[in-house]
Amino acid sequence: MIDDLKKINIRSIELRRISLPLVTPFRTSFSTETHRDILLVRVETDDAVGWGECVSGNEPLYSNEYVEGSQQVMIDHLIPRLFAFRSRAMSAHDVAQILRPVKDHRMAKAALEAAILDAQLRENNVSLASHLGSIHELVPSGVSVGIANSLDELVSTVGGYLDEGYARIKLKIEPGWDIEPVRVIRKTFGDQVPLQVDANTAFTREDGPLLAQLDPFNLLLIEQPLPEDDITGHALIARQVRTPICLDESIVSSQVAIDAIERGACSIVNIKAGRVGGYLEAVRIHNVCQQRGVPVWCGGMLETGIGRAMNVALAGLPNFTLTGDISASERFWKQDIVQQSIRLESGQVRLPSGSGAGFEIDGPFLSDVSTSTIRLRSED
Ligand code: OSB
Ligand code: MG
Repeated sequence: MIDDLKKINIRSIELRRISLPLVTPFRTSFSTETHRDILLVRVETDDAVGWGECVSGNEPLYSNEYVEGSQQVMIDHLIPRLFAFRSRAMSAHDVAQILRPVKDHRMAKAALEAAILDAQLRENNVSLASHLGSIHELVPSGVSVGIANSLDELVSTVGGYLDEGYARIKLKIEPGWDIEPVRVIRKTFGDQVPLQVDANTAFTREDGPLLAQLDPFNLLLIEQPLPEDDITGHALIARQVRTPICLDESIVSSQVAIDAIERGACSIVNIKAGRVGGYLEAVRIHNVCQQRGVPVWCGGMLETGIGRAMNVALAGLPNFTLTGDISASERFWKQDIVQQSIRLESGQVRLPSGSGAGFEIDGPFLSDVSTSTIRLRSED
């Protein structure tokens, strides 16, 4: 990925908050979500408009970021740094460097970089997929299935997704909802269904023997069993289970990805642009994993069509050899805020091909669901 794009001049940055109900509650080991309060970034340049989506949750439960905090750090610390950039003409590839003095807040940084990149690519008439280096037109679509109220309910939910054609099922697990759900899904739907589990940090270093009970079910992977800062603990677990260990929350940069791989903490990496500070860092993680023979897949954070389109573009890179959590928009939303909602085509989703991330906003619907708008202008 080389930066051969014509630079842009940012005129204004708008922070738009929207409220969207989920079609069904989404329960993980850390929360039950019924609606999302989403922060969108709209960047206006001389000749284009670009959008980015911030994946911070309503509460700081997945990581320390949360939507209100992301908005505040953008207003007080990140956007002023972008506006102060001396030469004015900027590339999205400069953004991470400009924002580096501010520690962490990767989801906020990622949303700003995404909006700037989208605008810059639209000015350059280049698609995000081709800029990132995607080689596919379609990628298989997986679905993340929340913790259910009962095993019967889980079977009926998973059955519905398989009928829709999803290429891979991911079950959320937690202590007490771990071996049994997997056994029941395998028994009901057979050994051929590509299946994996995600613990979102809910287990401990003592749970190696328990997690090894998942081995007979031939899962693709176990995602993030232990807390995010416990790299050594994951290496200990990886020696006790045959199923590959995949990290999500722990991998916040390409440097951490290298460390985790070299320490034997994971043999697969989940990549989420928001978690790592942007799509450009996501590509770097893809590359360091590829160089070390570690396959990656694209995670999701209940995105609207904005983040979803960008995730599909990323998932077309060559080392995304495992199916990602990029389901159709309708898996989460009754109506999407973009005109080109993500649809399932025989279990796959199509990479956007227009310039930038390839979508057009549904303006009237966006207005309907907006709860606040803050517009910041670059001083001339
Ligand atoms: O751990 O992958 C996760 C959603 C919110 C926060 C964390 C995670 C998830 C999911 C949903 O699993 C993935 C999706 O957007 O489809
Ligand atoms: Mg996860």
